[in-house]
Amino acid sequence: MLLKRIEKKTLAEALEAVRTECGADALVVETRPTRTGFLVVAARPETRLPQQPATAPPLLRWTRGFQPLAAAAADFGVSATVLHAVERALLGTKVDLSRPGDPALPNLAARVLAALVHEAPGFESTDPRFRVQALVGPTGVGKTTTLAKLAARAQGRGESIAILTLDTYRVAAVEQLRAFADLLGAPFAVAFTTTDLKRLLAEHRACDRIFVDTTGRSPRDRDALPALEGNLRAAGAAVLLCLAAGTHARDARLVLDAYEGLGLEAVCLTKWDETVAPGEALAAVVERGLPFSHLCIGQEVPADIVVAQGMEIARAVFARLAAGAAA
Ligand SMILES: Nc1nc2c(ncn2[C@@H]2O[C@H](COP(=O)(O)OP(=O)(O)O)[C@@H](O)[C@H]2O)c(=O)[nH]1
Ligand SMILES: [Mg+2]
Repeated sequence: MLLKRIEKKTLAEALEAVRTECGADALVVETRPTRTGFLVVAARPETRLPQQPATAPPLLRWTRGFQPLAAAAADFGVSATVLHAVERALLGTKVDLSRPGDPALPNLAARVLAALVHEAPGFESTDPRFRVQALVGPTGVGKTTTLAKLAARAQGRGESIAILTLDTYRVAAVEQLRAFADLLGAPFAVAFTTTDLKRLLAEHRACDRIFVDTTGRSPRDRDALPALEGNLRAAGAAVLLCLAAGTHARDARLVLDAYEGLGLEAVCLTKWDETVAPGEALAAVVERGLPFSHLCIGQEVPADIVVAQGMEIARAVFARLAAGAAA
């Protein structure tokens, strides 16, 4: 269930019940006094949506009030599955969906969607599980560039860093990363084997943060992924999947299927600046219940990256509604 309705005598009791039943990061969508006390409608952030079948989704008819929002979000690329979950959640609130124009609707819809766009703050935290971070993903999505951005940010926070690469597939890839490491004045080394990787991690055990770059693999090249999985497990790395924001829904699901076995901690959507419909990749990740770490918004290192924020992303999804209304 996406939404939980909780009624108690006092607002404090209702909010306490929300925390117990839905977790500390539950999102309160609505509070309202009732005849006997207070009603709180809360969205559970851990909600996993039903997996989208590979076939086309059934044609959904939206309530009239939700139609303009659905149109704006669909234009952004958001899947019917995710939109349907948002509409269902809104039907549990006091907004009027029988006709368009309720002024509270866009903001409420964004808040509900934000509860589904989970954030992954661990990658910039001091949590030791995120000390070693590995970037994985298909070829050319921006893994190395993103690694350089993350490394520069870590340095900016005052962390001591090291950069390792398992990407020995192309000579140019090693040189590209070495150049970034030199710019940052960070130690850099190439690991050819799991033994190398373990030795290098031990050598840099004093570093606050170690970044590991990997070879891009086509999601169809499933033979290469088990070897990578072995390396990343040996490294105890938190695995970050880089996925280009312009990836079509079906291709994004293919990538997620292929890489899920690596124990993904989160997804970084790259090349957000290159697409008019990032919602397809976004929704594919939301449907898996995977959190987002960052959005990459250009080629510039280290500037073109932002920490993913559910509410910001959700607002962007419905922003075209406002633009359309103004036009
Ligand atoms: N527009 C845009 N280009 C990007 C972004 N991230 C990386 N790139 C570019 O994509 C290309 C491939 O990047 P690279 O990091 O080598 O990808 P990798 O093969 O996954 O390591 C390079 O030209 C990067 O400058 C981004 O967020 N936006
Ligand atoms: Mg690379």
